[in-house]
Amino acid sequence: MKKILTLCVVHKHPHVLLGMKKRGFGMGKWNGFGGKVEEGEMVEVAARRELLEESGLEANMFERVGVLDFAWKDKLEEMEVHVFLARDIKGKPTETEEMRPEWFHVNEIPFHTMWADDKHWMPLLLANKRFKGQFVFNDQNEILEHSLREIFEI
Ligand code: CJL
Repeated sequence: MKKILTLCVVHKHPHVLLGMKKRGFGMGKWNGFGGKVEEGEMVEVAARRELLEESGLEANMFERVGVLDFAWKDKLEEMEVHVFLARDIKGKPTETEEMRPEWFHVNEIPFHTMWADDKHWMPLLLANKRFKGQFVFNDQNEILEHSLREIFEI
């Protein structure tokens, strides 16, 4: 079964907003804000809902910039993560049960405390490029193989 997930990165140059995941999948990692797309829900609606639930933020400018496919060597689990970029946000980020938000300078993104794929695609996002990627992980969440390319339509 493939899970459809969203991930939203807030980019107000020269800073990006990340959240420390406080529980569940990815706990202890900095990441964008996101979660599961519900049955019959539009992906963008899910992305906006998860951004609001996890950070208290709403975005004026919101666009889908990437799609990432994840598979694991010894697991049947697969994920399709739709990556969104928010530039113009309303309000101030607030800590929730799920996430502790913090602004990072684009030159000080804590990649060593993030999912291993992020160091590959986040530079494309920060350069305002659109992208499509596939990553295969082992059960220690290390990348075994990957492909990533810029795309010109999404
Ligand atoms: C795991 C998957 C929410 C986005 C957020 C989980 C559901 C949090 N997300 C990044 C991922 C997955 C990922 C794959 C190897 N940056 N986000 N890599 N990388 N999702 O609860």
